[in-house]
Amino acid sequence: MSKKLNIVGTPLPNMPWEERPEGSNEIVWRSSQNPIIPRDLIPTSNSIFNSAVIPFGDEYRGVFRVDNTAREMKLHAGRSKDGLNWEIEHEPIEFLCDDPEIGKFVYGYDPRVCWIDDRYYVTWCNGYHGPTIGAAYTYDFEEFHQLENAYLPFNRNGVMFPRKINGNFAMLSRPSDNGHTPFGDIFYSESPDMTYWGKHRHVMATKGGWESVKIGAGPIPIETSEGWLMIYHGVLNSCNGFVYSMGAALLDLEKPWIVKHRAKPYILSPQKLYECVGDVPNVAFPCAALHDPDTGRLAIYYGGADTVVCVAYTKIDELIDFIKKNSEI
Ligand code: BMA
Repeated sequence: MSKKLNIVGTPLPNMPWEERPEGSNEIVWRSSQNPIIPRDLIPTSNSIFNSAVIPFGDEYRGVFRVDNTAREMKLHAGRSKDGLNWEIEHEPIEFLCDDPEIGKFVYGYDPRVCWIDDRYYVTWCNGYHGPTIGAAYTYDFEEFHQLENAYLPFNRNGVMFPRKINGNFAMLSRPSDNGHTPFGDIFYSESPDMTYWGKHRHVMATKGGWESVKIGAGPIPIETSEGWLMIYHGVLNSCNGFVYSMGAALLDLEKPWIVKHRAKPYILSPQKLYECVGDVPNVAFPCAALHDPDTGRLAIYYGGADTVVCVAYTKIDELIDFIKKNSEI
């Protein structure tokens, strides 16, 4: 890297970490402890996957997608001291909401968690006459206050930016349909108040190969001097169904709908047994990341085969080099 890379974030010296295995030249490498959360961690879970984690004091907290044994899609809070061993509440989150029209919980899945200013915001795919983006905030991961849905149905993969942009809250999302959407680009929207969302901009379209059917933002983007580092999922349609891999791109800092660089190859695709075998085979679906700005370490949390939670590691400077060297916009 020619000029010094600046990475924004709170130091996280004790984040979960493993060095790249000797002899490996992978840009992203998996935790030797995968899957870090088994499907049956709590008594009522059929599967726990596509979940969001975040630093909380010197510990970690998270919001987890738990599909229960009645196959209802619920969100549960969780806590961890080391980011790898998690305790997940046995009861789902009961969101507090002033308006029963919005607060009536139908289903919730694929959560993201983002610290902005003074609180943690949670976004997720929320059932309201079809999937749309639900939003809530919490200070303590005990009480969650639900806000207005961000968009009309149908929408998925609502991912907030960790600071206001142009004075507004900012979010990526993926307009969809009511089913297993066979299309989908990433869009950007802003809101002055977390109620009214507008200024919608197109960010990225699908391309060939591993990201030919649909794409959707994953973890909260990471601010660097090279732009917002966005890790996202991309879907390929094979004769055996959809295959979910992850890729990476850099977005302009003040106009994040402008893509500066976009890696053509995936950075991780479902290849291990826990990604290829489960309730939905061949899925690696990232929803969160932890990073330490001082060392550039990055831990990506992703769901494996719609069944378990996994972690993979990389270094932010190496990933940015990889994106730039392999960029094709
Ligand atoms: C998407 C979402 C994800 C899931 C993926 C693969 O539409 O439902 O939660 O991981 O399909 O089944």
